Amino acid sequence: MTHTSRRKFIMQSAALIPAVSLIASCDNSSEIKNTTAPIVISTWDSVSTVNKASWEVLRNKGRALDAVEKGAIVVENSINCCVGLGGNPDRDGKVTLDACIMDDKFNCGSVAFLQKIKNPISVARKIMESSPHVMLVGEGAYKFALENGFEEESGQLSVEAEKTYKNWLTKSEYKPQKNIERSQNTLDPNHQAAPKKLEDGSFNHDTMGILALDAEKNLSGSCTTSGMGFKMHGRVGDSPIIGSGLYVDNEIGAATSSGQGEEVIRICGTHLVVEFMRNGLHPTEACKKAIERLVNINPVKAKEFQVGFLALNKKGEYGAYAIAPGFTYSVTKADDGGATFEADSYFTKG
Ligand code: SD4
Repeated sequence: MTHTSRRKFIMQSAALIPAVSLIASCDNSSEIKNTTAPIVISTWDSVSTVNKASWEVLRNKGRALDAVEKGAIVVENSINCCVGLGGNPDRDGKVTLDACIMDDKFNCGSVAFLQKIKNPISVARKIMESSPHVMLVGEGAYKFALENGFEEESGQLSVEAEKTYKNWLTKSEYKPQKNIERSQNTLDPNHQAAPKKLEDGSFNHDTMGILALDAEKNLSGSCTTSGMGFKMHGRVGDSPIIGSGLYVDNEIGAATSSGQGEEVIRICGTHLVVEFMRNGLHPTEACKKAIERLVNINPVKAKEFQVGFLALNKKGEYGAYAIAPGFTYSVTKADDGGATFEADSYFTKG
C-alpha cells in the first residue's frame, strides 16, 4: 500500500492503475478552481456496489437525491454485517434499522427502530416527501411503510447474522468492535460480524453514508444502518439523526459518519463538520477538527471506539478523518469505476 500525507490509496475496482498517477488524480487537497461534478463518495469499500449504482444516476444527469437513495438501496438489499435486514440483530435477536436522507433544500426524512422493512432509506424519503414530519420511529414508522406500499418481510435473521447472534449469546457481552467490518475473521467464532469479504469480493462494511453532487451542482446525502450489533432493544444511534449521521447544506457541503453513534450524537457531528466547512476549511480538515472535538472530550475513552467522518463540499472537494486507523471511503467521479482510500486518523494505532 502506498502512503501519502493525506490519505492512503487502497484499491481501484477496475484495472490496477499505477498508484502514483491515481493518487495524483485523486488528491484534491490543493485548491480546485472548477467544481468537480458529478461526484459520489461513500463510506467504506463501496466502489463496485454503492458508488456504481449512484454513479449510474449521476452520469445520466440524474439528481443527487436519486443517486444517494439508489446507492443505499443496493447495500440494504445485500447481506452484510451492518446495513439492512441481513445485518446483526440487537440483544433480543431483532434487526432494527435506522436511516435518513436529505436533499439540497433542507428537506429531510428519517426513520428509526424500523423492523421487517427492507428499504428504510426509501421509507425515509417517503416521510420526507409525503408526510408533514421529518422522523417516524418503531411501530408508527412500520405502519406508515405498509400504508405506503412497502412490503412486510419475515423478520428472519440472515444465516450469517443467526450464527453471529448464537456466538454472541454465549457471553452476551456488549462491546462494540472498532472497524468490525474489516477485522472480521470467519475462522474466529468470537467475531461479531458477517464475513470480512462479501460475495462480490468487496470488504464488508459498516454504516453506509453516501454524499453526492450532481451535474446541476446540487448536493444530497443518505445514511443507512442496522446500528451497533447487540445493542439494547429500542436503541437508536446517530445514523437517522439529522445533524449527527448526516447533514447537507447545499450552499456549503455535506457530511456523514460511521462508528459509535452515541459519540457522534454528543457533538452533532456532521452538522459540526459542515459548519467547519462554512468557516472555510477543506472537507478533510473539517472532519479532522470534528474528530479532535470528540477526542478532547475524553482522550482516554476515545482510544476505545471508532468514529469516522466523510465530507464533500460544493466544489466537489472531499475528505475524511477518523479516530482510529481503518476507516475507508470510496470516490467515484468518472466512468473509471472510482477508488477506495483509507482516511488519516487521530491515533495511529488501532
Ligand atoms: C450506530 N453509527 O448505530 C451507527 C453504526 C455504525 O460502526 O456506524 N457502527 O451507531
